[in-house]
Amino acid sequence: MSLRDAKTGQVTKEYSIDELREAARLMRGYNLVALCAAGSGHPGGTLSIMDIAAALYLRAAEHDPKNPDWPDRDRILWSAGHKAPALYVSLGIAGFCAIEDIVTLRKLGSPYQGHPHWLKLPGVEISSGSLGQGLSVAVGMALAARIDSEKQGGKSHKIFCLMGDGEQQEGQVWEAAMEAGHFHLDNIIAVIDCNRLQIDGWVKDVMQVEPLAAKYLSFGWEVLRVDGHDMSQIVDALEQARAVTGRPVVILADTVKGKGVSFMENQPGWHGKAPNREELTAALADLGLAGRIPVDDLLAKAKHWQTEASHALDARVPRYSRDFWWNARDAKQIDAMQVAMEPTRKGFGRALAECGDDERIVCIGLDISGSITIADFYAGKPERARRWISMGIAEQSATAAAAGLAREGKLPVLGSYATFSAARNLDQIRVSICYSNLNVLAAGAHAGVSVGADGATHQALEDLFAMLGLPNMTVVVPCDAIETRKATRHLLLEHVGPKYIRFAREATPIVTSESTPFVFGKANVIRLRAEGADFVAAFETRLAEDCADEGEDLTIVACGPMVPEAMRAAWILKQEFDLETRVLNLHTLKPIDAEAIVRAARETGVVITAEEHQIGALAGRVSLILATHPTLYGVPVIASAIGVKDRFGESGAPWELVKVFELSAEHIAETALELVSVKKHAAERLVTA
Ligand SMILES: Cc1ncc(C[n+]2csc(CCOP(=O)(O)OP(=O)(O)O)c2C)c(N)n1
Repeated sequence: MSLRDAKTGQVTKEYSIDELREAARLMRGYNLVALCAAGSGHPGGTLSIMDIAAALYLRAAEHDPKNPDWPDRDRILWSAGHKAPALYVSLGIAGFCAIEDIVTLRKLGSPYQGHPHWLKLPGVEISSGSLGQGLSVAVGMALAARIDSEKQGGKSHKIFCLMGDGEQQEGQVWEAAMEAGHFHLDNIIAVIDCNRLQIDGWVKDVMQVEPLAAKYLSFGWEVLRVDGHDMSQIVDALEQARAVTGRPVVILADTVKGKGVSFMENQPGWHGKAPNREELTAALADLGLAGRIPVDDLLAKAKHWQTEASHALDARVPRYSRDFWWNARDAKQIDAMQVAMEPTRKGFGRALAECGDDERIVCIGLDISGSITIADFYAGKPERARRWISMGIAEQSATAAAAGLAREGKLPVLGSYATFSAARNLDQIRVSICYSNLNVLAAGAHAGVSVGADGATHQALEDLFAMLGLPNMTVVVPCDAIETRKATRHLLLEHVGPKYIRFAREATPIVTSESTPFVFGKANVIRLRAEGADFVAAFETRLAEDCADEGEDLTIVACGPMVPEAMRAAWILKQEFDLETRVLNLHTLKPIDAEAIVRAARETGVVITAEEHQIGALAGRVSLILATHPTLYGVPVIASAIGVKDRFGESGAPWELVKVFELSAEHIAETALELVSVKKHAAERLVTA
């Protein structure tokens, strides 16, 4: 078995065990250079799987890099999508792409997305990043091969599926294992990278998955166990697996997370952190690669890609007479308004830390507890350990378990990336929590495109559609870390019932203060009063119901991190065009403050919604009010919507993506100008008539 020419059937290269070892070493090096250039990504799990990847791509799998769609090729599915750089260097070393190009990993426009996307890169078989789905896809492919082989008299290719051991916590893996066993899918060979670590710590502590061998055996699988860093053992096991008939095979590969780099080995902290330049040099020395990879050239290539991408992007952003970007400061603009930045998620952790003594509160960990700040609940507070429940990477069951806790009088809090805590578990939220009307707080963290380099699979852009559509559900989307803290406190202590809070990952402007009003269900009006050194001080924020009409030219209705953008748009519109803007901070989307929207529409005649979401969650709710509220019948309102326009996200730096997806203040201001001009023309026509 090996790399082949699909047309002639000839083997194009045979790798010896020593050559495979050497290839794996080089792949580890290129992998780390790409991660360093990207500034984010996953070294730990890419290093642990690299020997397996080398053996698979260079020797065990039958495929042709020059003919990546060869119908008879073996398929290699990376269910563990966060190991994407290991996949990319495998493709590079096998000749599917140039290994040097992988250094553009995670950058804007690069085919080397933070998580693999098969439509961007030949050789990538499936798009992945949401753990636990790959084995099910493998089952589908294996069944397809079986159907075709009956029709066409022979489809004998194998479907390899690479998974992590933490990933085994996903219930879906076991549904797929059951199916593969039931259908005797001997064309599936699963490989599990058993490095014993996941994000929150050791797999056995987070959520025990062993004995994996006994589990797979009981589902009708053949099980092989190997040292995942012993190349001979790996190659033997892959060959043995190919020969098994009548049942699927799983290879349990015992590995070391961070393998080959002394300071990364067995360190949970290196799961998702890129090495800096010094760490890269040390790592390459550890790997015995000092001087063997053209690091400077590669990093220069990455920089060049970034420069080109930034130039192209900047050319697409609307321009004004000066730079209004956050904290822009140059010789000519010494007094541009300045603002502090902090991730909204920090407010969530603060509220949990503060309110956590309430004995009803039980926090559920889903293996990204530090990053989404839910871990702040128990940090430094051992007395709360009893009420901290680690459920591992098992969002669906954990959601229903939260319902069980709530049914017994507890106040469960669960959180993950919003894609996993409000989408993957949607039916559990719908039936077990909302239909039952139970007191559960779900947190959708890392929402929106501003998640950045992780890419589409991790950028929740649809969660609000579902959460807003669920009867009994309450939805709050706070605008900064301070408001997130207030909102979380309110939802925890005051509001009883199903509730969803959504916040972002990136540091965004702090635009409220402790004294800014936050009344659940009531919008705030924000108005620019004067330009000054301090961005926040330049604005006045009051409860919408306390505000008199000031005859503003337009309204921008925003939620979440789009509120600061709306404020900045108000600044641009005032400075450049002398337009007055009413910004409506609609932090509570459900129940919605219809009165504030109706008044804004009547009083300004122009309403623009701004959401870091597919257009329609906020825009849909607001439009419904504009279209159906009896007091607006016959009132002319000119409306538009800022948001993501029916497309998936992609990798890039957070603020780049805000521009790419046309969510920036510059874009809002451009739309505002168009609408205000329509309003003026309409008014002129009325006067003339
Ligand atoms: C459904 C889902 N939940 C959560 C995550 C976030 N996540 C990315 S990697 C990871 C840990 C994976 O652990 P493991 O499978 O053991 O992989 P390894 O340690 O080898 O990197 C988690 C929780 C995700 N990508 N998908």
